Amino acid sequence: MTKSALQIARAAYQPKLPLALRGAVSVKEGEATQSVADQAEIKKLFPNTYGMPLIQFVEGEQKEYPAINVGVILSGGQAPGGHNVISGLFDGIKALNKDSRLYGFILGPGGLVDHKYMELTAEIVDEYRNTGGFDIIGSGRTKLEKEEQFEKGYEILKELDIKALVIIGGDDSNTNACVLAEYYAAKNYGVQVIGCPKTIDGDLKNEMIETSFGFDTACKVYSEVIGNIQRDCNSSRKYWHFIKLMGRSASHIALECALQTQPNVCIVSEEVEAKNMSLDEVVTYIAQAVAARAAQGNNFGTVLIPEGLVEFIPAMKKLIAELNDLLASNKEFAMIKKSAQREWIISKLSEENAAIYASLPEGVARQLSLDRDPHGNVQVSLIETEKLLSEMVGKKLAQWKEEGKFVGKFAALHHFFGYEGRCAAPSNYDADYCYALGYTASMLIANGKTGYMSSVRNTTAPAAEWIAGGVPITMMMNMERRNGEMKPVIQKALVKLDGAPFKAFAAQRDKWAVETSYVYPGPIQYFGPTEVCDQPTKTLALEQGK
Ligand code: FBP
Repeated sequence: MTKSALQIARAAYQPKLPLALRGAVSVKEGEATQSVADQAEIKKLFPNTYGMPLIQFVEGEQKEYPAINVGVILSGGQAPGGHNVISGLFDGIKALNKDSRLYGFILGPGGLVDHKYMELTAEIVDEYRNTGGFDIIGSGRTKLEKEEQFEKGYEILKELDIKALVIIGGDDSNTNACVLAEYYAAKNYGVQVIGCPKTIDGDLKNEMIETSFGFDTACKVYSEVIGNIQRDCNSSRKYWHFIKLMGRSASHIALECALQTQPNVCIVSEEVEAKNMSLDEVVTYIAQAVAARAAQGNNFGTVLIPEGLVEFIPAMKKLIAELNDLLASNKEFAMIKKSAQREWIISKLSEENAAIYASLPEGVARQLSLDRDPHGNVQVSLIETEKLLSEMVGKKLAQWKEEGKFVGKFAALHHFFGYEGRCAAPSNYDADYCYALGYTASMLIANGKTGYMSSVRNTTAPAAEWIAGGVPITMMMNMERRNGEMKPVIQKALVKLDGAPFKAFAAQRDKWAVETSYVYPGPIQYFGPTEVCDQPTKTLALEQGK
């Protein structure tokens, strides 16, 4: 296989470990824990894994460990650094006993259920060190939540003599890891289950999990490209760029990119929801920035839009819910000529929703009525929010022009950044963080733990000072309504409007809107001075008061 010069040089990079993990390790147990809410219900649902203590690894005495077979699964969307979690895990179990073995389940949790696996040998693992992607074993979105899946999984674990399973995933996959840990503990199957916090979205974090891996690299990649666009835009001075950024629900990615690049406008979904803003208010807010810049002769700018915005606009949420019901229960709709569908929908919707639907550009209205998932719901992620907003801003500006309130020109270009960053070569931060998460998982396994998530903290300090340990997954749980039923789940971390990152953004955004204060972060640097190569995200630095 042909390799790039960077790939070759990067293969030799040795990720840094916290000092405590560099030699023999012992366990320091903390206080017993409680779930973040709904303690009585969660305790009842997880009698074997509830209330366990926090764990920290400290330097210890050399010990003999038996060889162990471990399984690993990559679950959900790709995030830079997954291969380093696997190499950290591999090196960790081999350091405990050189006869330990690692098996990877193919294409996500489905591989466990369908018994598709491969042994990850040193030769294979070495090929993937410090590389992006999940292609070593692939990933998938099968949800591990049914007893028959747990039992099917156990069959292959037993066959391969696997005593511990590491699930690398987001909030839902780690919730499922916890349910699986509880199930295997209750059945006395002798299989430990450990989770690792992954997702570029950055929404799996709490007091003990500083960040999910991949967020750092993905945001740096998007910020590089946004910076490049801003420089282009400041050079030609004729376009407004509407840039949608991945992140299914939370706006962490958009906010981090805004902190890194200082665009003219960045919409934060959580704020839109908290202020109960209508679509028209969001559009007006952007149009005002365009008009203010035009008044100074600047007919260019950048607007960052989080992927999940539409679902956070209360009025749009109501419209989508009514559309889902209307179109699911109505056979007549399919018989109507395409050209008449829009009018038909308007005639059937409630007055309030009909008005919103009628105000939507043709293309978006069609997306809302046609593209549905297998459950009959609108696929919100397919809505081209960047086009929706720019079209509506254009309309508003045309109206303002007639009224003499807008004097400039408005030409928009559109972008969606997501896949460009999910498999990038991990930054030094993610390369080190992921390797440490994997290594920590091996230590949790060696110490007989189950139902824990691997945790590495204090990551804005040099790696030697990082704190490695484990957090009982039940500690992060609360009860939430999912598909009509109350379920124990890990709380999703949305952007906090009283948190330091949002406050830092809010304090500067009015200036960024009118002035041209762009920052051009440039590409991720893997070799060079530490202040260029090893910076954490601004989100993390601000959250930790740095
Ligand atoms: P995870 O939460 O599984 O890490 O996925 C994150 C993500 O990249 C979201 O930002 C995005 O909405 C989604 O995956 C897209 O996934 P897919 O490519 O499977 O449609």
